[in-house]
Amino acid sequence: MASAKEYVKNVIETVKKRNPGESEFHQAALEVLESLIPVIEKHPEFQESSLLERIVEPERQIIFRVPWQDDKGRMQVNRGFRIQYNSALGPYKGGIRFHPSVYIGIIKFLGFEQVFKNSLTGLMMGGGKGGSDFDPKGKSDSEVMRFCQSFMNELYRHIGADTDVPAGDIGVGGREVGYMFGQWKKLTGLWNGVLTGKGLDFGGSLARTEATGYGCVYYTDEMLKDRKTSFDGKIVTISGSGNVAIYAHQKATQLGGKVVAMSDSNGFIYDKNGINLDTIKKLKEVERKRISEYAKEHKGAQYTEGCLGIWNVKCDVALPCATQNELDGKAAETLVKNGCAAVAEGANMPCTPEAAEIFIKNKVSFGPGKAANAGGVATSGLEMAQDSQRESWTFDEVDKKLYRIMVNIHKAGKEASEEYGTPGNLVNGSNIAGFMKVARAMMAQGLV
Ligand code: NDP
Ligand code: 2IT
Repeated sequence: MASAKEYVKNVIETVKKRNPGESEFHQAALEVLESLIPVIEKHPEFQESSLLERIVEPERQIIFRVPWQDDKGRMQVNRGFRIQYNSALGPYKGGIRFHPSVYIGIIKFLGFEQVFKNSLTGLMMGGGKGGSDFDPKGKSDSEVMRFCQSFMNELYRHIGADTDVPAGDIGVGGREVGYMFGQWKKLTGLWNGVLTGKGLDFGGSLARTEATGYGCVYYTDEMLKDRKTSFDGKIVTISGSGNVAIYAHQKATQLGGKVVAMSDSNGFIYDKNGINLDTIKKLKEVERKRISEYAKEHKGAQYTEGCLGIWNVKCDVALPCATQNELDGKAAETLVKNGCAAVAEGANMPCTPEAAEIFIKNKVSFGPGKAANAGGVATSGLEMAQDSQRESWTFDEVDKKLYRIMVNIHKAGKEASEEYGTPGNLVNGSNIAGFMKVARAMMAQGLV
C-alpha cells in the first residue's frame, strides 16, 4: 500500500486531471487533503476503501439553461448549476450564488467546503451548492423575479425538504429566496422548508439573516479568549458590505469592537470614528448603492478605489467577508506587520493559501471559513427543524443555539489540531473534525 503521503498526492493528481482548469476547486481540495495525511496514517481503512477518491467526487452535478426575458422584451440566457456533493449526513444543503464569475469550478469548491462545514455544525445536513453566472447588479426587481422563476423551473425537479435544501449566498438574499420559493410552490403544489433564508412571514427563522456574521464574531471571540483577550476596544476591519459583513459589524460592535473599514467590489471606506452601520444598511440593503456613497454622507470618512487596499488599514482583528482569494500573501504580511492578532474567514476561502500560511507561521489566530462562517448554514439547519415542527422559535432561542454551535465548532477544531499533531492550527483541526464524521458515516453506509 502507498504511504499516506503518496496516497494523498495521487488523489490530488486525480482531482486535477478529472477537473481541468477548475483552480478554485483544486485549491480547496488540496488544502483539505493535505491536512488529512495524519488521519490516513492513523486510519488505513480509509485508504483501503478508497474513501478520499470517493469524497472528492460529487454525487451528482446538474448544469442547465436558464432562459429569461429582460424589461425590453429581449431573450437572455444564463447557465444554472446545482452540485449535490455528499448526502452521508443528511439532505444536500448549501446556498445559491448569482455572480458573473460563477462557473462549475466555483460551485464545486463551494460544495466541497460545504460538506465539511455542515458536518462541523453537528446537524443532519449533507453538502451541496448551486448558482448561476447571472449578474443581479443593475437589474430591475421584475428582471430578478423572472430570472429566479426560470432558474426554479429547472431546479425544482432536483430539490426537496428531505433531498436538497438550497439557501442564499453572494447575490442571493431574502428577495431572491422569496421569488424562488414562490415558483417552487407553484410548480409542486407543496408548502414546506425546501429553501432556507425565507421571509419571516413564511417559514423563515429569526436570526438567519444575522447568523453568518454573528457566528463569525462568536467564533473569533473564542479565538480571542484563547489569547486571554476579547473584542473590547479592538480595531476591526471587515471586507465586503453584504449580508455577512453587515452582521459581523453589528456583533463585533456589540462586543465592544470598533469597525473602521468596509468594502465592496469597487473600493473601501475608512472611518476612524467607526463605520455607521445604519448608513451601510440603508445603502446596501435598501438602496442597493455603492459603498463610495458612504463618504458623501460621513465627512470624516475616506473612500479609496480598489478593494485590496483595505488590508493596509491597521487593525487588531480582520474579518474577510466578501469573496474567495480577496486577501493574498502580501496583504497578510501587511496585516502581520501592523500587529493584527486574529483573522476569521466570514467568506468562503477569502485568504489565499500563502496568506493562511503567513498567519499561521506568525501566530496570528486564524479561523478558516468552513468553521468561522458555519453559523449561516447552522441556522439554516435550525430553520429546517422549525419548518418540520411547524413552529417558530424566538430570536433569543435561535441565537443561543447558534452561539453554542460556534463554541463547539471552535472546540472541535482546536481539539483535533492537538490530537493530530499541529496544536492551534485550526485549518488542519477543522478539516479533520469535519472530515471524521462524514468519513465514519460513509464507511458505515457501505459503497456510497
Ligand atoms: P452578498 O451578496 O450579500 O455580499 C457580497 C459582498 O462581497 C458585497 O459587498 C460584494 O460587493 C462583495 N463581493 C462579491 N464579489 C466580489 C468580488 N469578486 N470582489 C470583491 N468584492 C466582492 O453576499 P454574502 O455576504 O452572503 O456572502 C459573502 C461571502 O460569505 C461569500 O464568500 C459567501 O460564500 C460567504 N458566506 C455566506 C453565507 C450566507 O449565509 N450568506 C454563509 C457562509 C458564507 P459588490 O456589491 O460590489 O459585488
Ligand atoms: O456558504 C454557506 O454556508 C452559505 N452560503 C449558507 C448555506 C445555507 O444553506 O444556509
